Amino acid sequence: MRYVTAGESHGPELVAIVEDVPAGLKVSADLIDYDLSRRQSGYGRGGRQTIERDRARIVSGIRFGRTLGSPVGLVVENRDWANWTDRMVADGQPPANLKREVTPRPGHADLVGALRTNTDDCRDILERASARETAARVAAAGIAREFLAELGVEIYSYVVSVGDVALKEADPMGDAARYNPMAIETSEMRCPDSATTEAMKQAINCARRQGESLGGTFRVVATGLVPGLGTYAQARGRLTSQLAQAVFSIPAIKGVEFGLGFEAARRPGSQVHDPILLGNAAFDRASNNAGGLEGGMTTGLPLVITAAMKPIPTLMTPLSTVNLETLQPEEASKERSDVCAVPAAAVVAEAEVAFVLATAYQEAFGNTCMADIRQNLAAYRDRLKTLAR
Ligand code: EPS
Repeated sequence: MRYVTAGESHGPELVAIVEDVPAGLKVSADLIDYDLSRRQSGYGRGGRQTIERDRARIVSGIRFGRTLGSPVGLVVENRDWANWTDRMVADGQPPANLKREVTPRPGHADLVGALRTNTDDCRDILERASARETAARVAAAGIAREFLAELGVEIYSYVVSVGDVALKEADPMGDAARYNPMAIETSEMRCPDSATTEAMKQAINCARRQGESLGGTFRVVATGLVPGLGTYAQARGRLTSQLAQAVFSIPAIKGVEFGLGFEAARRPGSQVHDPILLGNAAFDRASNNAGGLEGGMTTGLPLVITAAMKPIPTLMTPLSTVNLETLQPEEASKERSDVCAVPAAAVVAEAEVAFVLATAYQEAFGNTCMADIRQNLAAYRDRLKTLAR
């Protein structure tokens, strides 16, 4: 299952097309819209989110709430387009008073994108480099998520740290699969602990007062996976590499860890690897330090991915840059922006992980219709049971 998106941040709409969707999958537009609203939420967002009310309009591939096996097309409207029509229209001439963006922001795609594409207006770059595009990804991933849910897989995320404020966890890998989803969804920071949520909000208030922005870390967890998805046999087939690529595709992501991640490099082997046990007609593990991946395949334990997001590049107290027109030093451009978007990035990462996992299930159990996929998965589960007997 793959997606492609189109659309500029202040253009009329974002578009997503999802390919390789099996037939007979139940899809609810309400669930897609719920994920879109989760992506919009989070303390520290800027004025834009008071304008947008993201909703997915399904334009193809679904009939009476079920997929047809054809590409699914989705459209998310940019309500802010109404304020940008003269500057973003597809045809005609630029208005006489058009303000070009010539003071690229350090950390944004502005400068390098302008060099790459030979434009003298960084808006040509930033409109697409904007994380607004991730709304289309989340809408597209609604299909992958429903597919996984039918096969018993759930994906959620939570924020671990913002700036130097961090959730205290006694056993991060164990805790990851134990948090109460309601505590996460009702936190303005997607953080399961209310005191840490408040401290994160204070850090964001402080950053806002100083014209600063903040990054942070978050985890994505997937439960209900069967062991053996992915492969050890080819480099690109390793689920670890596919998941890393998918999470790194999200703007501003600077690090991805699986399980203990970098901490594993500091410990001796006996304190890293997860002893194998025989549970109730199934192989089990005494711990989940591997974060649900061994040899590029799922172990069947919760998949636990931690990602680090850098601070938003738009600063109200700007860094220095060079004006592309005058070639003189100047302050980088400042425009309405978010102070912190770590909770939103966590929801986007859920979407990216969903596509990788959905594709892995399709590779293992088929891709034509849900009835066949369910049957193949059940046969696989039965075979695993006989192995553990
Ligand atoms: C973004 C800048 C801000 C963010 C935007 C990403 O938009 P604007 O310039 O319109 O205020 O709000 O993210 C979204 C619009 C969104 O829906 O996530 C940027 O420069 O990357």
